[in-house]
Amino acid sequence: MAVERTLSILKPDATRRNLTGKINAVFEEHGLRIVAQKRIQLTPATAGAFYAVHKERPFYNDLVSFMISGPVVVQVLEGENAVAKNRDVMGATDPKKAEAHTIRAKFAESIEANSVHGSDSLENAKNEIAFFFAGTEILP
Ligand code: IDP
Ligand code: MG
Repeated sequence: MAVERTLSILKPDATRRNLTGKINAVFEEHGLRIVAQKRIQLTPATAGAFYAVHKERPFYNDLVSFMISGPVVVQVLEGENAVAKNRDVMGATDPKKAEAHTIRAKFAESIEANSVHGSDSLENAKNEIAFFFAGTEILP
């Protein structure tokens, strides 16, 4: 296993319910270190570009509307096997299908408002981190 970095987003349903600290505690309990973090407001252009891979999916427009409905916290998580580990800690996209110990089982409101985003591969993680952060903002 190698030390990796992955891009995480605490979604608007999480910031609205003041859950950022509770979710960050779960990352840290699982050995993921928050090496960069900022609270930002996505625009239709930035949210649309970030989720461009889902452009043809029926939920794309609703997803973009949801992601701009309030502030998000974008963060870089670092640790052994961080990409896969974060996906495990997040749980399944649909919180009804997520395992009980996961962030989505504990906190998500719905399949759309599911509290967290996490990169799904090392290559996507690199691109997604560069989408939001300059190298000088990441402090191990
Ligand atoms: P992931 O976040 O678990 O990687 P993706 O399939 O990449 O899941 O979908 C991106 C996001 O789009 C999800 O986290 C969720 O917010 C939203 N989404 C995915 N599938 C649906 C759906 O069937 N209905 C509504 N929203 C969805
Ligand atoms: Mg995804």
